[in-house]
Amino acid sequence: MSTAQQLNTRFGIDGHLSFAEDAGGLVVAKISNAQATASLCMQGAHLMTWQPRSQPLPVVWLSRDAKLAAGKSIRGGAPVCWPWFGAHPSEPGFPGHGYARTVQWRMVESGKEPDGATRLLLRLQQSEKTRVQWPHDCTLELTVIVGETLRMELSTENTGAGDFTIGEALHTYFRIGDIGAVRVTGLENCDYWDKVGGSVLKRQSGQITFSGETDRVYVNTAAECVIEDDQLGRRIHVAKSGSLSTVVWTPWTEKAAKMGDMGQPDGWREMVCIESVNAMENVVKVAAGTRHTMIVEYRAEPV
Ligand code: TA6
Repeated sequence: MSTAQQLNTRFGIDGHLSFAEDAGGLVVAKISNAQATASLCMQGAHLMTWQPRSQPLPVVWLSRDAKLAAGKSIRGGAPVCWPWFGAHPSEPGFPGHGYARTVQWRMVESGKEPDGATRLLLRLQQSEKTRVQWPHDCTLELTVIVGETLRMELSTENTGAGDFTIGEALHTYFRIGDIGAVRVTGLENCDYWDKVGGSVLKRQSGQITFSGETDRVYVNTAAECVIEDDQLGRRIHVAKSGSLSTVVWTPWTEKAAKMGDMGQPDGWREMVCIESVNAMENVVKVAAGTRHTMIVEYRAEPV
């Protein structure tokens, strides 16, 4: 793992990109440009915060109870779930949502975009440790472009001789005024697996509102979603490509209390997850020698 000093020397950009070690011993990249500020933990290539300068509040939510510790997932931000989504299909002892978010990634490139946005390219290299859970030759890269919009590109390259199938997600937590007052549009008439109390296939009727634990995997949809937030006077656009599933999740009171890191007592009310995913019937076969890329682009606008 490179130290913050080594990363600053190789990839730092004066006034725009710097690296520092957090109290938990993890290295965090701080991004600040004319358009936005953001932070990203090198463990998991985990974007933790993003706030366009036009927005009085962050657009990507981070729990006030989020803990940065080696090998532990961080509550909030945009966790990279890979190479499976949810529980491993056959190994209950493997970590939920895969291992990518809890292992160290390496910086590959950094730069300024022509419009002034800041670009980072990170790579997860397979290791003996990861091969135990994923015995395939491959590389996983994440490109993050921080500006008035936030763009993330998660790219899987199959460098081996055999095909493999992945599940994946950018499991992003968005900051809202109150979960009971927002609406999510874009998934009308889509089929979804309702994961609350089992896994039942249903069809979405109208826009999505929230009055309890909600954990839905919408399938066969490339639709852009919009979070309509009258309380904060903004709408957040969640656009994607290379993804055919969208997960909508709020833990609600009981599950949030059990999780213990959602920002007690009611931090969970200020976030909703709209996750760009490939899961269930939308898992992706990556043929030998090919690359699959999932892209998201977020932007906030006043209503
Ligand atoms: O994406 C929704 C979900 O699968 C929920 O079922 C809940 O488990 C959430 O992810 C958080 O998972 P995590 O492993 O980050 O606690």
